[in-house]
Amino acid sequence: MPESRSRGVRALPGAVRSGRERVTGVFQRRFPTVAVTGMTGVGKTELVDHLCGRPSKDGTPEAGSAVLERRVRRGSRLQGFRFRVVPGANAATRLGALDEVFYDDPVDGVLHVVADGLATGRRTAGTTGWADVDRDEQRERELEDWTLTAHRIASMAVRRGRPIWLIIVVTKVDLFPDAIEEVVRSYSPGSGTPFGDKLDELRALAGAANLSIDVLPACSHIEKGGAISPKQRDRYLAALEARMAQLAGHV
Ligand SMILES: Nc1nc2c(ncn2[C@@H]2O[C@H](COP(=O)(O)OP(=O)(O)O)[C@@H](O)[C@H]2O)c(=O)[nH]1
Ligand SMILES: [Mg+2]
Repeated sequence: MPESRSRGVRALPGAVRSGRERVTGVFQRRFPTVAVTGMTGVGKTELVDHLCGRPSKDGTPEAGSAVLERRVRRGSRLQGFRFRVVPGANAATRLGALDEVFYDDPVDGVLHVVADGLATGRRTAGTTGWADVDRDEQRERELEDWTLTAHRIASMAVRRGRPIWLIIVVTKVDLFPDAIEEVVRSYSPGSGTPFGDKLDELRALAGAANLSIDVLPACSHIEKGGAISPKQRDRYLAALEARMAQLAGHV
């Protein structure tokens, strides 16, 4: 740097200079890459659209990969974050995509999205209740999907030289507004549910120091006349973003 410029910088008032250093620090830091997993229809795409601050242009994957790359829009809280969404539909592509984000090019954190059996949940036309059999079936599928993903997270955490973080995102809470706490608890470590047991296993395998686990409610879509207001939805998303920023050290 030319002498005159470096002197110019030194001559800046302290507050400005430290602001400048802060900015430089942000640029030097490595921005996190986050895997987004969970079975089809659970709400991954819609969630990531919100976190990125823009809708996907029906995101086409990179050549030779099923993983959808999404980046956060400038100026948003998670600026610089990169999301890698693992598609859930096709079993074969899904396995390859899981390998890609957990082995080939490991991520810094994971959002595993669940919806308590409401992956494709819709109120059946002409009825007021849920098709309970379908919901239970979908809970089973969610659990199978989680088992598969949890194994990969465990081995990544073990191989990785630095800690990784996992957030279980319990989404579509607008569809069970009176049971949010209870459902969130059922997806938590130590809950004694099948999902919770797998989470405990995962933590034991990975080692608590290698893996942090959070469970947060979310909602990224508002159905007309639904139980969650847009303001409440935004609060859920803001809390999720704040936690992610904290886990990634971007506070
Ligand atoms: N009620 C409700 N529906 C949601 C929510 N998030 C996503 N959906 C809907 O669930 C369906 C599947 O969402 P999508 O993001 O495509 O799921 P993906 O297959 O995991 O990417 C879509 O019809 C979404 O509009 C939510 O928070 N609440
Ligand atoms: Mg999708």
